[in-house]
Amino acid sequence: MIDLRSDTITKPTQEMREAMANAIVGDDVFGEDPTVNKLEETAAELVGKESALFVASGTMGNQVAVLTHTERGNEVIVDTAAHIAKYEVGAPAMFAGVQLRLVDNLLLGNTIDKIKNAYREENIHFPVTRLVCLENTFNSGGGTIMPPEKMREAYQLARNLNLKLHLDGARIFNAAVACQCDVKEFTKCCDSVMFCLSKGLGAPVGSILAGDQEFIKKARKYRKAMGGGMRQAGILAAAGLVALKSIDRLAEDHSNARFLAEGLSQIKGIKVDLERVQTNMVYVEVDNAAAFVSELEKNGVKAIAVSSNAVRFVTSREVTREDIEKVIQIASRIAVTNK
Ligand code: TLP
Repeated sequence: MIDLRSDTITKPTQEMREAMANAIVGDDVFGEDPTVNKLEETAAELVGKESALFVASGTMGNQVAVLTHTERGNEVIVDTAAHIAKYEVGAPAMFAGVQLRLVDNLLLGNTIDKIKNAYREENIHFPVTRLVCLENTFNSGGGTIMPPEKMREAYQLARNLNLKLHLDGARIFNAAVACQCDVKEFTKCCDSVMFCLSKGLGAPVGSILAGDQEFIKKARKYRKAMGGGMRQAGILAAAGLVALKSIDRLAEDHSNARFLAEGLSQIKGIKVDLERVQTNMVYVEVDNAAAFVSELEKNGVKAIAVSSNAVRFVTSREVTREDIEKVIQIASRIAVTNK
């Protein structure tokens, strides 16, 4: 099978497995796991924040961030199609007890105007707007990058309005590698950032939440409350440390995605917006996404139908250029019959 469903399918490398087997561990709830401590220090430094917290998943990192920044009844400005709003099980309502102010095209449109319009002044009828969440790269937008300048403007505005800014940077290193810039160009434009070790970077489990010391101290307590105090988690952190050494290889995933997108765009019956193919994702439009995906699967290719007429392909370490060539051939055979 050629698995293009997600970059979450990446399996730990031999180097990770060895690091995991040899990891020096301790009880992380007591702050005594040297490998977790090392990962948290390394990650904080990498994204230019004072402190960091190792969490079980991207969802946990985002939700701990929302909890830490807000109080019950606050309002959070977020794109309607952002992961936090769309794919996190309604957790902001479940745990933080906040109301999401869903904004169409917050991320791909004029972000500044959209934040200004969504922000609410003090009024007895209104919730207190407290937080803005951005997502970079933007998954549902096609893995698109919000350029550092746009993030900087959004952060400036958030500060002027006394709002906190959280960045769902599940794939922020994809953005940095694609822009050939330091990841700090993005992460300096937020109060907190979550990034995933378990996607293109290839670790089996785990994400990082980073921010200032006070924020992370509070977040650590919320992580515990959510059941995320993981004891000898150094076993997992060891793989995370190895993952952080492989950031540069994301460029290969990007080049494979571009190759796939260009190949698929030549096929009759498949539409691709090539401008949106900026990192490791390719979203295509077909007449019948479910039928197309099912035909692909019969031919040894896995992808995800994200709506009735859209299919997502994600490149990762698990797929080679030869695999992509095969996928293009298979897609061109079946696209004709996909009605
Ligand atoms: N995204 C997954 C699915 O949940 C859709 C994927 O396959 O892309 N933020 C963003 C932008 C994400 O894409 C994801 C995962 C998360 C957060 C959550 O990370 P996990 O899966 O570790 O909870």
